[in-house]
Amino acid sequence: MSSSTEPLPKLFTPLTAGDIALANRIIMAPLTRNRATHGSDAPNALNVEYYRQRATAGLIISEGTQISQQGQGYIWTPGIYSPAQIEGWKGVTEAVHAEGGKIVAQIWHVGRVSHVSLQPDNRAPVAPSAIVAPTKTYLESGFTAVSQPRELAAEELPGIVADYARAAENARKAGFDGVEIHGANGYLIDQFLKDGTNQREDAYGGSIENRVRFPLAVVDAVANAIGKGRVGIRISPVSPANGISDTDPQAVFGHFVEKLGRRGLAFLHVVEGATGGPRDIAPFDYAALRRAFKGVYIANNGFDRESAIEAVESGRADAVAFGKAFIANPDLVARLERNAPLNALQAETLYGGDARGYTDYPFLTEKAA
Ligand code: 8OZ
Repeated sequence: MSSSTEPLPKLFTPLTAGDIALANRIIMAPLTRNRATHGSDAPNALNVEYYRQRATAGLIISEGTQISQQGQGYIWTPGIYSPAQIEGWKGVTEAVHAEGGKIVAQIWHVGRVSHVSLQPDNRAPVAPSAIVAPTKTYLESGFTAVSQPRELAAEELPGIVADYARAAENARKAGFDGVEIHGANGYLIDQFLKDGTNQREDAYGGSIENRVRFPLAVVDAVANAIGKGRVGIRISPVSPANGISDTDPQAVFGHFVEKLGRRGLAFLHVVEGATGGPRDIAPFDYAALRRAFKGVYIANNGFDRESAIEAVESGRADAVAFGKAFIANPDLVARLERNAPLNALQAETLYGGDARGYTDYPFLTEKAA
């Protein structure tokens, strides 16, 4: 903790996000690790231990968890649609709650970022438009080009909206405090929002009003299912993740976030800049989103201790999410409080594998001992 002569930076103080009370404003970002049980995609004892270790975060946002088999884009990512998956997640949420932490499930449909080998009956992945993503997925055999998607029929969309709502209900059954809708990084919701991937000529494409129609239907169905105070959403307005682009992100996200603001959600989580890359990849006025949303604003991407303290102190953000730092430092909150050194990230163990590079990063006390 800070010495008694200095005031405690606001970053380390409690925050209420909708119906969820957080002990501090340091958020664990959603992080894909590909370590669910092979075959069932259910969380297991190793995953329980990983999340338990990180429970001092003000809020843990789970790794992306697919709402259906169609929504899966990578091997061994966890799901939240089968009884075994719900049961597996129960172990995770109980462990986090026993440590005094809070955790929401990131609910995820990848859209076009998938491979036929992961899809029901080896069918094509689905997308707003049949445009292949210039990106790779991760399969048992390693990194592989994604498959050509097919265009979704408008008649299929209510079924996908229902899958999101059911996933949110399942998350609550599994003991999660709420959900974060994955609207970022070039996956299905982002594909509808941005004109590089949405070239539809029906009510779900073309104008900005049309492109937000499916994303808002998802938000409304999820909020209706579990209550708006337990629903957040993550967006990445200018990130080129998974080969996505838009000709006027400020206009699209200004409009979308204004609509979200009227819905009284628990939080808005914004990847500022390129996901995991430069923050200044494109000019963008994030303060305009914050004003439009009005509720809790979680900033993410490339923060360190100093910039996170500054962001919350200045009021630019209510909380800051850390990704890589939380992978390598289970006790990140204690380290930031004490201004202690951080463990380095091992990039080779990010996706798939066992406890190595997952649950064996040392805590401060172990290092000192
Ligand atoms: C890295 C590897 C696979 C998926 C995202 C869910 O970017 C992901 C992801 C990240 O949001």
